[in-house]
Amino acid sequence: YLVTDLNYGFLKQLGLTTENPGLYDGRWGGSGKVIESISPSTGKVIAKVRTSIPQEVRNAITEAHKAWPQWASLPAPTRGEIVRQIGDELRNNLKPLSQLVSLEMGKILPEGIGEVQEFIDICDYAVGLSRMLPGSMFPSERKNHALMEKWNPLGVVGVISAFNFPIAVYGWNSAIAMVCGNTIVWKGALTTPLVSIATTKIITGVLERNGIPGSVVSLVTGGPEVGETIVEDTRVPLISFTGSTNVGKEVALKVQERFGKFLLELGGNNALIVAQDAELEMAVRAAVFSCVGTAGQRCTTTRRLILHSKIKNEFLGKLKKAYESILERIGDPLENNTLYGPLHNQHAVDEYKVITYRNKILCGGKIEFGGKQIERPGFYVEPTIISGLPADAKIVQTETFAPIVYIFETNSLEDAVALNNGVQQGLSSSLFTKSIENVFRWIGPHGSDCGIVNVNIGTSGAEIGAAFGGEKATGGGRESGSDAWKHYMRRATITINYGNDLPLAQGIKFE
Ligand code: UN1
Repeated sequence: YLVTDLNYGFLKQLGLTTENPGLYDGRWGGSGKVIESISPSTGKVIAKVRTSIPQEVRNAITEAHKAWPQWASLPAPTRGEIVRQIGDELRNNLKPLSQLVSLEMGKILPEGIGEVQEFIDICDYAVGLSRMLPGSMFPSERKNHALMEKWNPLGVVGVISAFNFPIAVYGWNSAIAMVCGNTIVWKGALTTPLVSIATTKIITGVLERNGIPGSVVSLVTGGPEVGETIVEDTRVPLISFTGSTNVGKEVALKVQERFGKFLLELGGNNALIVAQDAELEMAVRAAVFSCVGTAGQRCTTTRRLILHSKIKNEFLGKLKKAYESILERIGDPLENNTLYGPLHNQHAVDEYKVITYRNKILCGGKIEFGGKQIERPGFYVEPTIISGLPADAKIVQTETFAPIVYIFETNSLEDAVALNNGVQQGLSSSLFTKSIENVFRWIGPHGSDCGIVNVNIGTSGAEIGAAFGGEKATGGGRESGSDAWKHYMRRATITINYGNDLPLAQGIKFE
C-alpha cells in the first residue's frame, strides 16, 4: 500500500518516502506515534508519518524563537526577496505539489493547482507589501514633538490549519507573517501531513540557500495535544487558527487567558440568494461550483440556497439537471475529466450519512437530489439537495462539511436577507440580481452581515487581494490581502520631543 507500491513519481520529486519525519525545527525528526496518510479516493495508505510529542513542540517553538532575532533584523524588503524566492520555488513545484494536495486531501487537480496558486499569489502580494509596510506620523499638539506610529513584528506566530486547504491557508499566513518579520511554528491537519512536510521542505530549502535558519518555518505534526501545546505557550504571541467554531472558541479562550492574540477562521453557513430578476443560467452555474466544488468542503461552500418563489421551480429544475451531469464526472481527483471527488475521510462520510438520515426521517425534509453514499472504493457521497426544512432547524443552523445544500423560498429581498443573516456564522454570502437598488441594500448596513458579500458570483473562490474572513461565530479574523498584515504586527505609538521644553499634553501645568 505504501508510496513505492502506488508509485506516484511526484511523491519522490517532493522528497517524500514511505516513512517521513513530521517534525522540523531546523532538523527533521519526531518521536511521536506513527500515523498513516490515507488517500481519500481509494482509502489506501499513501505513506507514514512520525508525529511530534509535546516536548518536541516546545523545542520547535524554542528554535523558532532563537531564529527570530536574525530574521527580524533583516530589512523588510530583504525578507520580501526571500519570500519572492519561495514563490518561485512553489512555481517550480506547482505540478507535483498540486498533485500531492489532490492525492492527500481529495480535491480535484484543477482545485489543487488553484490552491498552490493562491500561495504563489500571496507570495507576490507579500513581496510588494515588504516594500510598502506603512508607518504614520500625526500632527502633535505639542511644539517640537513628533507623534508617530510604527509597526513591529510579534515574534513567533503559531499557525494551526485545516485539512480542506492544506497549503493555501498556511501560505496566506506564512507569506505575510514572514515579510512582517515573524518566525512560524505550523501545525497542519493530522490527515494532510505529507502536504505540510513537502511544503516545509520547499521553503526551508530556500531559507538555507540564503544562509537563514530553516527553523524560521518550524513544523510540528500531531493531534489536539500538539495544538494545545502551541496554544498554551506564552512565547507564541499570535495563534492563527482555522477550523471548527467549537475548537476555535476553546483556542480563543485559552489564548485570551494569557493575553495572547488570536486570528480565527471558523465555520461558515453560507447562503446564495437568487432574486426574481437574476440571470438564472449564471446563478445556476455559480451555485453548482459553490455547492459541490471541493465536494462541499470549503468553509465558503454554499450551504443554503434562498430562492425567490417566482423562479424557485425553474432554478431547482436547472440545478438538478446540472447535478445529473456532475454524477457523470465523479472519479479519481487526479484524473483529467473528474469534476467531483471524494470526501476527505470515513468520518466525513459518517457525518454525511447521519445528516441526510436526520433530514429525512427526523425533520421532514425532502431529498430533492442525492442523499446516498456512492458504492466505490474511497469516501464518495452523492451531491445532495434538500428542501422543506425549517430555517431554524438545528441541522440547517450547523455547518456540515459535506456537499449538502438546503433550499429555502422567499418573496422579498428583505426576507431573504433575514434568512441569510439568521444563522450564527457570518463568513460568505451571495446575491444574484440585476437591480442596482438590491445591490446597494445588500452591501449596506441592512444587508448581509457576513465578512464576504458577493454579487452575481458564488460564495466560494475568493481572491487573495482582499481580506478573507467572517463575522460572528466565524471568528472575526481577516487573512490574506488588504490590511490583514496588521494581525501579525504590534503597533507602537511613539512620541518624540525634539525641543528643549517639556510641554504636557492637554496643556496641563505641573509646576
Ligand atoms: C477555506 O475554505 O478554508 O474563497 C478557505 C475560497 C478559497 C479559500 C477557502 N479561496 O473558497
